[in-house]
Amino acid sequence: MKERTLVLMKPDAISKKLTGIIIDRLEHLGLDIKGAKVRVMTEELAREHYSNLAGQPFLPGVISFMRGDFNGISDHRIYAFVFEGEDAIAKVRGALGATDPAKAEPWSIRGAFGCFKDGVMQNCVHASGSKEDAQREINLWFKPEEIV
Ligand code: IDP
Ligand code: MG
Repeated sequence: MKERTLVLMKPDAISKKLTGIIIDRLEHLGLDIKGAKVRVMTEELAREHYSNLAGQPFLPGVISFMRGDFNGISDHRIYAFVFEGEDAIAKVRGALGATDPAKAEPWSIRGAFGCFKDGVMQNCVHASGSKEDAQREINLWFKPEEIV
């Protein structure tokens, strides 16, 4: 079934100049980009995006990492995309690999480009994990008219 999924390039991918190669891999899954933007990751947006992690002991590290502060990046940029295509949610998650880069297949995006540093999983890319998450996350990051 044709689906849409939210993809975020995290600050580690942006600072390592990996966003092009990651977009290339996702496009080669046969998916189309329907929305794209650069957005400042505020603390509020990070908390809303990761509302499912509320109360987790590692959440402060995730927020700091997602804003770039953890890696000394002060502009707080995130590149956000809506990808669309057949089974887009599962396809993108498959290409990403496991959440922990140390456990991801070495040829997956997170396995190849991610790392674990001082208790924080630096895993380059976020992608929606389910249809419900995709709908909620796309609404959080994009206005309807920004998806073409
Ligand atoms: P996902 O990104 O694979 O969907 P989630 O469980 O939704 O994984 O967690 C969101 C993000 O929180 C992960 O991408 C990772 O950066 C971070 N995270 C998740 N679990 C841990 C953990 O046990 N320790 C440190 N960071 C974690
Ligand atoms: Mg998730």
